[in-house]
Amino acid sequence: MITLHALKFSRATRVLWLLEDLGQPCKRIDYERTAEFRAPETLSKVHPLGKSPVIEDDGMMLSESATILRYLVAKYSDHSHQPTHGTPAFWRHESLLDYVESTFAGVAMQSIMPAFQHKDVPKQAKSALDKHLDFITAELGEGPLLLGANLTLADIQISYILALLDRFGLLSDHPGVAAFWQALLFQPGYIAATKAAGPMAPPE
Ligand SMILES: N[C@@H](CCC(=O)N[C@@H](CS)C(=O)NCC(=O)O)C(=O)O
Repeated sequence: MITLHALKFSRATRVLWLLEDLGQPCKRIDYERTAEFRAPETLSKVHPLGKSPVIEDDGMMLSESATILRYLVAKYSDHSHQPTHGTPAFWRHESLLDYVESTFAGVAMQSIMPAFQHKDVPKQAKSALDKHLDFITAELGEGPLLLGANLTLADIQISYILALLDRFGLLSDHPGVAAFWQALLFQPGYIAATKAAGPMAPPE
């Protein structure tokens, strides 16, 4: 069985969500946040970077949530969370899946961090964020999810960042993305994962 090292209020929910969708149980090891909202030292003993999520499977240790999501669909031969391999839709999905951590997360965090610290969000950070939220709105098209009605890995991947943006009121100028976030809240895997491990965003 897969072991999931799950930091509270973290990207680990993405992995739990997919495992719920796939009907695969896991051994979840929870890590509480420190007073500074960082990962505890014990997580550094699991993986040198001390970040979550990390999974262990058959002696293999894997980090990076996008890689873990890809690993799980390959391991369990799941075809429901990705478009058909090799099609333009498949590559668009790959691009969106990588976009979340490679490009979007860093920009979003520049607005989320000051909001979390009860500081004003710098104008430059907010306008960079707005540009990305406009991009996501355009990608959504008719929605309700990134690739239409079928939930994909890219939706699961982006959920964590949207949870934080919503928590700090940063989606209010972007009704299309806010509606997308609302649609994610009704996904059975999201409901099961957050019921089991708690919310992705920290409480007020
Ligand atoms: N790109 C990585 C990011 C991992 C990451 O930064 N995780 C956060 C939790 S959401 C973490 O472990 N933070 C704790 C810390 O840095 O102290 C992924 O997608 O898995």
